[in-house]
Amino acid sequence: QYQELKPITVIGVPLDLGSGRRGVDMGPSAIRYANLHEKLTKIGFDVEDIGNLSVPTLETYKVIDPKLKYLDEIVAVNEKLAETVSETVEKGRFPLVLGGDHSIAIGTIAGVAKHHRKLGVIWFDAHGDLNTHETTPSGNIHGMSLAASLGYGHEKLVHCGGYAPKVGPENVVIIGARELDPGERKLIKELGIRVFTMHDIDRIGMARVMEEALKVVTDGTDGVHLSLDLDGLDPKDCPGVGTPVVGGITYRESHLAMEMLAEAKVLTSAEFVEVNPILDIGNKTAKVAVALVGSAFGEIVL
Ligand code: B3U
Ligand code: MN
Ligand code: MN
Repeated sequence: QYQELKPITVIGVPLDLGSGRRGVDMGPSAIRYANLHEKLTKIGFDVEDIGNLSVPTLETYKVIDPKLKYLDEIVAVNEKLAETVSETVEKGRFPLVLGGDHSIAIGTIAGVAKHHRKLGVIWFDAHGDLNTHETTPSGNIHGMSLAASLGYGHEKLVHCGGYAPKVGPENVVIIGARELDPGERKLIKELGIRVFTMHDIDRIGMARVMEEALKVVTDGTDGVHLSLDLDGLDPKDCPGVGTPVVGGITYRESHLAMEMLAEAKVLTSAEFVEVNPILDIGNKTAKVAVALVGSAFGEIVL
């Protein structure tokens, strides 16, 4: 019944410069190896895979600013990604981006948001990714990508794609948060961003969380982007992530979230990030990513 959804273009971004640990550069391969293409084809989609963007190798570069590690290299990749995603949308296709670390959301969202009057964003993550170079505890840019998309942080990140901001705080929702830094909490309060922490999921259940989240991202918007960090799930289900945080969203809860998203028929772009095969057990995390893609694109049991 989701045939009316657009044909899909898969774009791999094997970038690991934005995270503190190596290995997420192999994420796109791991997700493809877990049969992403077959999954989407079986559901009935027209799928094209345009391969990976070329990204710089960490060993080739030096950290210049420890509060913004590999800034220029990350900006260059994101500018290229923004162009690629934008061209995909122009062709009438659905961009499905495979990470790579979560700094690539800056480019994906930059490529998508200019085609929308107002874009809703679902940020599925253990973290807020709402740091700036002034608040970051690590200097890792994957912890700054949502802030940058909202217009906060270093101007090179904020102005990716040549415009800013990409999204308004009233249409952003974070689901699964359980590790927020002081600067992130401050920004959440200042901007009034809706955050469904693990506390909220435990208390009211994923079904109600998704009902509320869908209201936020569809309120006055003409598109919804899903930015799914696999570390939003519990490390028992997704051990292959760079920064696992205990007490996460279960496999079932995350499927329900994706199924409700598919039912709502609002999704216009998506990315699945932070799969780290080096830390994984038997490609488990990539397999979960593909299963979640299936649910997000309308796969149902009966
Ligand atoms: N908030 C911390 C840790 C972190 C953010 N995103 C991930 N880890 N994956 C930071 O470094 O900004
Ligand atoms: Mn993240
Ligand atoms: Mn995270």
